[in-house]
Amino acid sequence: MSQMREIEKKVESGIRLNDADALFLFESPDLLRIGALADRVNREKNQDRIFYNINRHINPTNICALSCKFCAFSRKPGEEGAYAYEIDEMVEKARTAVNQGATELHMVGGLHPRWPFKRYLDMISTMHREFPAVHLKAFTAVELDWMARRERRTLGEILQDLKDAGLGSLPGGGAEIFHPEIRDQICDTKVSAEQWIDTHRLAHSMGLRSNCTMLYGHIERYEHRVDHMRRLRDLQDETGGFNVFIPLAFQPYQNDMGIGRYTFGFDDLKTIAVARLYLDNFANIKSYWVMLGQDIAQLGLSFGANDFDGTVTEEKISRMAGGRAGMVMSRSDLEHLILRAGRTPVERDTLYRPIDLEKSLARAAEMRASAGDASPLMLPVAHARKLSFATTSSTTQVNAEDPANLNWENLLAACGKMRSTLPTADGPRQIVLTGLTAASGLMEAASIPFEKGFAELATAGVRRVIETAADATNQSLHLIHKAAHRADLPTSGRVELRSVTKPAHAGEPAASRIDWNAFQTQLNRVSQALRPLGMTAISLEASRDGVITAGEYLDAIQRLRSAAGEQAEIVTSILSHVPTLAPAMGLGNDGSQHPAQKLVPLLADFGADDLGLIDPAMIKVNRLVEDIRSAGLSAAGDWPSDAYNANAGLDLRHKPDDRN
Ligand code: V47
Ligand code: SF4
Repeated sequence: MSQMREIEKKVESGIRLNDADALFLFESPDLLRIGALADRVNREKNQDRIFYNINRHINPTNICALSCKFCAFSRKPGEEGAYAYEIDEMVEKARTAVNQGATELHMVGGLHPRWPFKRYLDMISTMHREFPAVHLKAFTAVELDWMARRERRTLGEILQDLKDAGLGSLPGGGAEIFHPEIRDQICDTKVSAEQWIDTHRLAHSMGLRSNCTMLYGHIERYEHRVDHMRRLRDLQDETGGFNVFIPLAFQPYQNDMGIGRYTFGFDDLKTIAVARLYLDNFANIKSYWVMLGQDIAQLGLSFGANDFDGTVTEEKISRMAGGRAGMVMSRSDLEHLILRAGRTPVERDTLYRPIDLEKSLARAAEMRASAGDASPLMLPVAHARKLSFATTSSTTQVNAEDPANLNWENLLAACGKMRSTLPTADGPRQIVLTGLTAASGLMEAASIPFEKGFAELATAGVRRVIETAADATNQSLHLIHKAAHRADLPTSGRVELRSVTKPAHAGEPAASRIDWNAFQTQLNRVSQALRPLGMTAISLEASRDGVITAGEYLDAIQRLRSAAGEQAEIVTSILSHVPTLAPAMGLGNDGSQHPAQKLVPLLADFGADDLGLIDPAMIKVNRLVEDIRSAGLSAAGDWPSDAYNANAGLDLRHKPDDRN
């Protein structure tokens, strides 16, 4: 029996996974199988319900006595950008949030060298007095240790005073990676793993529940993650005091780690799935949208997570380190993302109790009735092990539908002109003609037989012709495709995923959903008409208006794959148009990593073969290759000249396929 099957059997029989199992899962490229297993376990525990909460982060100060290597948030006193809120300012921020329905305030910050314990105590007692119904989740084990040492009191006394003043629970920060091999390198002056664990054990014994985190995706190895999770699982066995496990994806900018790249989406989802399977004594695993971005966070709900975190509103820690998710999500943003993942959103309190289950379920039913039902993303058996792409340095497009191409001569001239601009040195250089039906129309108007016309296009440098009319019904479609094939020009089909938007109504913001009926009509055309024509590729476009979520895009690829069969390549356009619910997401601070790149290897698992045309000015090709390889896939570009590769920082002397 394979090790994977043994693990599945263990999970099915409720046998706890050991460290070697967790390590095996981390190292396995079979993300979808692991995700499906984690999803099953999650559903057994939590049905299809996904928790979110209405909360507000307030970071009281970024002035900090420590200098953790990964931290972009902290400042020394007097340094530019250093701030420290007065308690009144914090109360005003909290008031706005509470008026908008917040049930939780999350307060963590730096270790201020001059703040006495009384300041922290006043913070809690004032907030508690002003907002007695709101849960105060505040101060990491690191801050508590700081308070105790400065005050020369025991941690027990500090915690008791804070609890008496209104502290509700502890957040999970400061855990980072427990293993000393890593901890000593990234935050050697912070409390040790043992101190962190002891503080949470003490809090649990005093009736304060807490959260726990793991900062991953930097210099740690998988065995360090497993060691980290084992220590958390052991304490949970002992006390049962943890509410939730929160994997924190490393944000790479403005810190001293020198990593300069975001975590791989593939790894984010794997980490969630392994946590769900290994941490069998945790009810809740969080897909933290602030650090993952909304796309991966939504997908996390299909890989074992049952918590989406909350509205957050003002998050500085990941933001200052290059975090690209928006600062805030409204209740309805959260609900829509969850519903569109085919799950049921349930508002929770800080201790993971539904606030009003009946109300949440009724609201979800109402939203489903008005926006249409979404089915949960099914994880397929992984498809391709290779992803290709073309770059604009080797490929260019001529559009037969361009009004400037009035007639056949114009079109040929446009191809010829384009060809003259392409460098002719080494490497493949090609023109892709978009608008198959339009091009054939120009041939007909000029009385040029199709085969002759396509041969002329091939002579003019055209290497592929793409159908752009998603609903082309031309009677001579068959003749056109065959003529192109006889001229050795491959043809591609095209389908478009569209969303329909429901206008804002009665205080509810506008909502959109996928028009799956229209998509299915196009798929029928693919399987009934285009497939028999010997189409070698079909491109999936996403309409630019309205919203398409990551899960829906992957679902569309999967549906297209089954309609297209195995002989046609599926080409996605995700890197030229990000189909996402996320508000404007910037690139990394050095413009290096397109947000949708996190989805890249998953596209292949769901059935895509090709990423379409990549503009190296927008997308760093070497990063793209890394993303593809992160999942054990091999990358195949059209790999233009050595000069180009050198500019892109690529060393492809080893062939791109050598990982296979
Ligand atoms: O402890 C610091 C992390 C943590 C970076 O308990 C970074 O409900 C990524 O713990 N990239 C604080 N992470 C945040 C935290 C948290 C967040 C949300 C909810 C809860 C909860 C807790 O942020 C720190 C550290 O591990 N962090 N720098 C960075 N560059
Ligand atoms: Fe200070 Fe926390 Fe940043 Fe470390 S992570 S430097 S303790 S604010």
